Amino acid sequence: MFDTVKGTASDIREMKIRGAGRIARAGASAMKDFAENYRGGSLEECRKDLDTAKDILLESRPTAVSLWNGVQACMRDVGNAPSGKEATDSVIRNAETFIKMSSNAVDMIAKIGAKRVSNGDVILTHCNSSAALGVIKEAHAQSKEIKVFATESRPWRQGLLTVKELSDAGVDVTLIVDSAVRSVMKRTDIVFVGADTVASNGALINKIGTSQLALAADEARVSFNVCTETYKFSPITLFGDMVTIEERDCGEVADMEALPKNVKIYNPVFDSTPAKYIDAIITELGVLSPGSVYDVMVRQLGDGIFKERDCQ
Ligand code: RI2
Repeated sequence: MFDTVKGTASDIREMKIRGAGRIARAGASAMKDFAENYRGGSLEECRKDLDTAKDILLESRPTAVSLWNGVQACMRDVGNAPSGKEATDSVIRNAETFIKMSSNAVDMIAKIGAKRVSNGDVILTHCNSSAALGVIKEAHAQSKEIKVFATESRPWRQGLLTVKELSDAGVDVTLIVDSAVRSVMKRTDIVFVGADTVASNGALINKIGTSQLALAADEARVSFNVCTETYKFSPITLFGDMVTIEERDCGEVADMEALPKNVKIYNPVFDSTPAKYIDAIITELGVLSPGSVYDVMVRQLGDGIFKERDCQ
């Protein structure tokens, strides 16, 4: 019964499906598929099975809140559904709405973000963010003359996806190793990165190395911009919970067998960039300051969240 959901979770864990927005849409799509094919019994059983499917997906990767918010959006009306059929119908409906909203948000961010790009700008981006690349491709489509530096993003080297995507779109793009960031910052006008999660204090959790870009940008007085859909804002951070930073297998960094036996490897996948290094957060709702993230979150969740939630 859970085969498709387990397959999607495994593809997310193994990075066959990756990128915070994509894993959220894949999670929602797996919930929809599960609901469409569900042939269970009572309402109680149905709720239990939907919960199991949700948990299987959420256990795949811990950091990007997009996955949690995407899957949770599908489950929104299950608690109030009067029958199993109405519960699964609501999952299908909410999954479709989320997937559409998520894709539209990327398009809106591209349009808004491109206005921050001037003709002749040199842009620096990190890893492979569809939201950040949407902005860059939109600026290029508007005939702005731009050059882009893209980091390799070890160890998964998602930068290779970025340079292919930008090159296919006709953008002048140069691949750099991650350690070239500070050197290249002297020639950079503006930085665009994506987000896996944004905390209520405006801090950005994104691909490991992002905070180094932010520090180098700050030192060089270069504008540092985060491109993110607002469903990457993390509700748990409102209540003091910290974002879990995923650590992946040592073998992704180096062949352990080829190293001396006493050498250890540490492979954190994301890091946190404090709000003070962020000039703008470009969302589908417009350009935000890091300081306004809290207000947007509370408005979206509703004041009731503070009454409903047990903060002990
Ligand atoms: P979009 C990616 O994580 C990168 O950290 C990227 O910046 C972020 O997701 C956002 O990507 P990973 O899945 O949602 O490669 O903008 O670990 O595509």
